[in-house]
Amino acid sequence: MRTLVIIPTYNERDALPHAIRRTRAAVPAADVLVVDDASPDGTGDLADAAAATDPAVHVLHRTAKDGLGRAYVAGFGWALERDYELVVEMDADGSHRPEELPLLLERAALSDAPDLVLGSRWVPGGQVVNWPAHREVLSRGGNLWVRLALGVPVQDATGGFRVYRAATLRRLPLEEIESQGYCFQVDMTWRVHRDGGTIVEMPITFVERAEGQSKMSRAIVVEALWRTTAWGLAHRGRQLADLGRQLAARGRPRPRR
Ligand SMILES: Nc1nc2c(ncn2[C@@H]2O[C@H](COP(=O)(O)OP(=O)(O)O)[C@@H](O)[C@H]2O)c(=O)[nH]1
Ligand SMILES: [Mg+2]
Repeated sequence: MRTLVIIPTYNERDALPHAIRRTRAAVPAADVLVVDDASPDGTGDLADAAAATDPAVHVLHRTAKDGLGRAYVAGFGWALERDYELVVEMDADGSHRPEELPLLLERAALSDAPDLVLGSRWVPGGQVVNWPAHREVLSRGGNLWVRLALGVPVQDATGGFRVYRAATLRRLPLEEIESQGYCFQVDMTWRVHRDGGTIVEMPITFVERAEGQSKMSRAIVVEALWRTTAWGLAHRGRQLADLGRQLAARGRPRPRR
């Protein structure tokens, strides 16, 4: 199936060349799209250099740092305009191992055709390398909250190593999406679930970055928490209202014949 691996970058000059090389070696049939937000460290120029020597590598330059969510939405739009069938999200920093892509893609292409294949740290066989205990607590706790608030039946809704069916992305109102960072991943997962899509989790080994710096900030964690909570309250409120209506209908006397 025609596959595009989207790699969003902001200041990843040390990591990006490895990410591209490893991806091209692991899944030679897939194309790569780097979505760079005018990184001041010149990551965009490195991406252009890679694209100049390899026709399977493409670059989407954006004019300013505008967050992970919008970078992916722009990348999805690029993919949908070009008739790719599978669309992959992958970080540039080596946390997501391109060598695991063949398994994820194979799962995505099976005949039962899941809408979304999640690379998951928190299913049996999944793991994280080089994380301090507090990061694991935050990630597991955040995912527990997502399950409780939204009822999304997955263990790792915040992860960003995943494969979408392009047809599924096409059905979603991508332009509406405002969330960023981890919340973007939760938002997308929940949208696929609400749309009636099937989601499959596959274990991955997530390796904390060795080079460069994380762009995730306290603000991004707080955003994920408040948005998930607000969505959860609205969602549970709707469920309660539906239940109330059903009970009221049941209590109403039946019309006589
Ligand atoms: N284009 C773009 N990429 C971003 C932005 N913020 C983060 N990224 C990229 O998204 C990926 C994940 O970010 P990272 O900082 O590693 O987050 P962490 O793994 O949660 O610490 C990396 O490839 C970043 O370069 C952004 O605003 N724009
Ligand atoms: Mg990272």
